[in-house]
Amino acid sequence: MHRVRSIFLSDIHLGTRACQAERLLAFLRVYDAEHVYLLGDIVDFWSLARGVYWPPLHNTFVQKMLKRARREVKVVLVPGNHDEALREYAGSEFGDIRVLREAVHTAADGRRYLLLHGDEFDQITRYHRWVALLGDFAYSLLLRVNGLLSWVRRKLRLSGYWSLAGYAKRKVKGALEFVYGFEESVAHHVRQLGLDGVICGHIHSAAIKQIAGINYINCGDWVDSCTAIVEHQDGSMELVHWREGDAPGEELWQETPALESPQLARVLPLQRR
Ligand SMILES: [Mn+2]
Repeated sequence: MHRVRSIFLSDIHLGTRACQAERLLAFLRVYDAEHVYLLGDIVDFWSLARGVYWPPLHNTFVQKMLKRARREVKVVLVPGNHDEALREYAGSEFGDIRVLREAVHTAADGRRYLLLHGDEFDQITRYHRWVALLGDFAYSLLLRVNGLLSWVRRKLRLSGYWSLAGYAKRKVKGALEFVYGFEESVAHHVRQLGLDGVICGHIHSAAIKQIAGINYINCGDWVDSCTAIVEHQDGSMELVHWREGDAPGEELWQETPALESPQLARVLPLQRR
């Protein structure tokens, strides 16, 4: 068990088939913290509106959070655009989980981070909602094809996880410009507030980097890249890429012992830019 100071998660999208709840729960079995921040798009109400999909593992995640909140872990939920209905409850508490529109986290090293989901800085979601909905549909289609692809890879006993969505994001010029534009405008806003950094989500592109003197941190997501941010006891931040095979006893780990190549697994699976 890694005892860290804080865990930051976003874009889990419970209620969708793409949600990788099993891997998220494996991550939470290994990491424990004093603070857990859920930075939006935790439950995907857009997808639930199209049809309810709620397997037991999605319940397990919710129960785990409620349980941690009960035993003195400070759990804060900052709603995103896919769970924007919860924004009306900002300031309320649900079973020891605090709901806030946005928050400021002071790290152990004294640095102050703005915590928000980030859709406020996404010009597409904000001004052209129907485009966002269309994009959402196209993205879930991409993730489904991705699921099929990784099944084929498993059958072929290829190691590592290869992300089609990540590949598309890296290769499509517009996607990259979108990501950079988002990161820049968030960092700019945070600098005006006089804070040291920001921890957000929304664009499904995990990062820890310096932008305009601001520590820009994005949690990534749990539908594709399976990433989280953890704050260590000294206040340093780390981006954790969770892969199948990271937890002992995982199915893939046992399935492909001979072909398991650590180098390959490190290079292939995630959205590196
Ligand atoms: Mn979002």
